Amino acid sequence: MNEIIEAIKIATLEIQEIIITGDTGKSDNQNSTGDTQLKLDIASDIVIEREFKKLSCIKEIVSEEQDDIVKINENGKYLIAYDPLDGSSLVDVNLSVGSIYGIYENDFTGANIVASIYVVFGPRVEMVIADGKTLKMYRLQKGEFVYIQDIKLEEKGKLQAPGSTQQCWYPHHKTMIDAFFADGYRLRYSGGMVPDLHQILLKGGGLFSYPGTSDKPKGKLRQLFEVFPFAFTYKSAGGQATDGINDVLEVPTTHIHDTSPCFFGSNYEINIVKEVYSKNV
Ligand code: FDP
Repeated sequence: MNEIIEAIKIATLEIQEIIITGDTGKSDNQNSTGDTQLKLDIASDIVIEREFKKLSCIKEIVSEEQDDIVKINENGKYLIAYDPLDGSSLVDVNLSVGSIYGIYENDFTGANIVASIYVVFGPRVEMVIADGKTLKMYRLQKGEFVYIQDIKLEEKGKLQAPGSTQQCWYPHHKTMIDAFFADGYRLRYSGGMVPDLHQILLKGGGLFSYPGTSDKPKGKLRQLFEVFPFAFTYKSAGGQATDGINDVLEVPTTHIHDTSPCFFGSNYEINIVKEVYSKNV
């Protein structure tokens, strides 16, 4: 696992440079989910793939920016799914973005995720590593990642980040979101899931939601690259992640680019989500 963390550190330094100096324009390609890829997405993906290909402990990798799994070493132990530059369309307006890595054993399913790592590129570059029991944050200082703190969620937070198009929310979802605001929750939504989820973790707790909607019943966020890694991250910080009914890590995966409705938060908010959704299946 240490080798993987070191490879991610090397890739992170290079991706930071790509963010600062790279072309923020669109490429001519679309990814598997139909998003037009930015040149930044492609450049970041190339760097990560190059670093992971050097490691014999990795069996397979799959990128959100590629259609298929890339095989590395038949005898490798780990499988890694990654989103090289999540929220990349925010770079040209100078908002924070991130990389997300889910590390799996045996197969790419929520049940088999064994670690997750995300990197936030903001005014500072921070790397957060989840091992299932703890969540540790490191900050880039003078070329080194320095340990800063363990992150632990409070039982109840004060922030909510409600994603997707409001006109397409189901009525019970809208009623629930309104009720959190009526309870005093503050809106925090930048449109980048990495900084939005990072903020909730560091400010003690709250709720990030990206529900199923009338136009996208299975939501938008991808299981392997976004949902499972952050579910593992939130559970490692003492919080929860659900698809509304079940632990989202129990949701089956039929295709590497599957999406899932998802809610990440501290215990108080997620228990409310499960209560509301269980009555509205
Ligand atoms: P983006 O498409 O800009 O890469 O990963 C998808 C994502 O960003 C998340 O980072 C973000 O939380 C979400 O989409 C925002 O989607 P909406 O604009 O539909 O809320």
